[in-house]
Order: sequence, then C-alpha cells, then structure tokens
Amino acid sequence: MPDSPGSPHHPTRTLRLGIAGPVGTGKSSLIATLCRTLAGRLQIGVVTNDIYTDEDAQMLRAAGVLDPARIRAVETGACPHTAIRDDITANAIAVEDLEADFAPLDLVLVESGGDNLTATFSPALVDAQIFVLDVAGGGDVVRKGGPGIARADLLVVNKIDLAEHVEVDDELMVEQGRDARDGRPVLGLSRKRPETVAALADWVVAMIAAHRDGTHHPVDPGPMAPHAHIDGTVHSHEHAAHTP
Ligand SMILES: Nc1nc2c(ncn2[C@@H]2O[C@H](COP(=O)(O)OP(=O)(O)OP(=O)(O)O)[C@@H](O)[C@H]2O)c(=O)[nH]1
Ligand SMILES: [Mg+2]
Repeated sequence: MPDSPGSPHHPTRTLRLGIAGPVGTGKSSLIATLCRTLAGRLQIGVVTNDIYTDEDAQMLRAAGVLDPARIRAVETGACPHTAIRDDITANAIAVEDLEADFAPLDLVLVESGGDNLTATFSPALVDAQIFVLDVAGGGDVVRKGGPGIARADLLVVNKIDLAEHVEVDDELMVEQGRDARDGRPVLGLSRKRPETVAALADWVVAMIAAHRDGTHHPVDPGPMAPHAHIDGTVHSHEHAAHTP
C-alpha cells in the first residue's frame, strides 16, 4: 500500500523549516530571498507569526515573491516564543492547511515572531530550523549563546554588507559561531551578495533531500538552561537528541 502524504516515508513529504531569531535580524527578508531564489523549482508555502499584526505576511505578499494565498499569518497575541514552542496549535493548523490546499508542497517556511536569544521551535512543529542573527546586533551576540545559536540546524549571521558600517568583524562572528556549535554549519549572509544567497539556497535544497531520504533527524535545540532546587536537586535537561 502506498504511503499517505503525512507518512514519514512519502517521497513528497514537505520539509517544515523554522526561521527564528531576535527582532529585525532579517527573518522575513531571508524568507523573501529564499522564495525569490527557489520558487521556480520548488513548491513553497509560508506561515508568519506576529504578536499583534499580520505585518510580516503583508510584507511578503507585497514583495510578490509567492502566490499571496500561499502566505498565511498567525497572530500570536502573546509571547511569540509560546506559539512556536509551548502551544503550537495555531501554527500546526496553519501549516497543515497550507499543505492540504497546495499539496504536494516541497517546503513550508515558518517565521517566528521576533523574540530574544532563547526562542526556538518545537520539533513537533518543524523538521529543521535556522537561527538568524545580524551584524547590526553587535559582534558579541554569538558569544552570548543560547539554544538557537548553539543547536539550530543552521546559524545565519545576516546583513554582512553592513559589517563595516557598524564596525563589526562578520568573519570573526562566523568563526565564533562555528566554535560554539560543535561543527554545525554557520553562514554569513547578505541579500546583496549573490554567492551567499546561493549558499543558503543550496543548504535548504540539501536539507529537503536529507529530510526525504530519512538521513536528517529533527532535534530539539531547547530547553534553555539547567536549574537547581534548594534541596540540591539539579535538572540538567540533558537529552540524547541534544548531543551532536
Ligand atoms: N543591509 C541589509 N539589510 C537587510 C538585509 N536583510 C534584511 N535587511 C533589513 O533589515 C530590516 C529588518 O528586516 P526583516 O526581514 O523585516 O527582519 P525580521 O527579522 O523579519 O523582523 P521581525 O519580524 O520584526 O522580527 C529591514 O529594514 C530589511 O530591509 C541584508 O542582507 N542587508
Ligand atoms: Mg519578520
């Protein structure tokens, strides 16, 4: 019997790719760039998350990079972290609706509402995730660490075209990212530098292939930090899926 579309073994199973990172680092722009680069050869859908508006979805629709019906907005009404990690219901429904309406999709991109360094996606919502920082946030952000920086499937250091203007060494940021990530990939990106956009698109295409052939295993980058209780009990949150 052939696999159903939701089955992990179906050859056209959609890759759900989360894009997280602090406010304004360029998540929507990265999604627009990916749609512009890949929409000719892949079937793509997009889900955006904003706290009080659907501004990101509107921006992407206005960019004309994708059929507007393929761009859905989730208004979280609360901390964006919650809607991608703790109660993913609204996002899961939006993704499943898109997949049903435009089957078969190759890729659904889910943009997190801009949050702080701790926000990561639940692996129940996405199969892989990109964490986006930018040079304008300061050269020391990578060193500050966090689950997305350390364990997202790809760390992007964005807007490298601005590095000289904000007196940040973007190559050093990329290097520090590699040191913090036990060899997981880090990419310096600027939508103005085609070679970096091509490297991003190549990574996404390779991730779709790995997802389809079963060689990619979703991991949970969080939770954030171990904690101790007054009686000395320590919860380390160590989990086999966290180890590289
Ligand atoms: N110079 C430069 N600016 C960029 C680049 N990518 C994005 N920007 C600018 O950065 C600003 C924020 O970009 P967005 O894509 O809206 O960022 P975001 O992370 O989606 O923002 P929120 O959803 O509000 O958290 C915009 O003014 C973009 O034009 C880049 O590669 N280079
Ligand atoms: Mg955005």
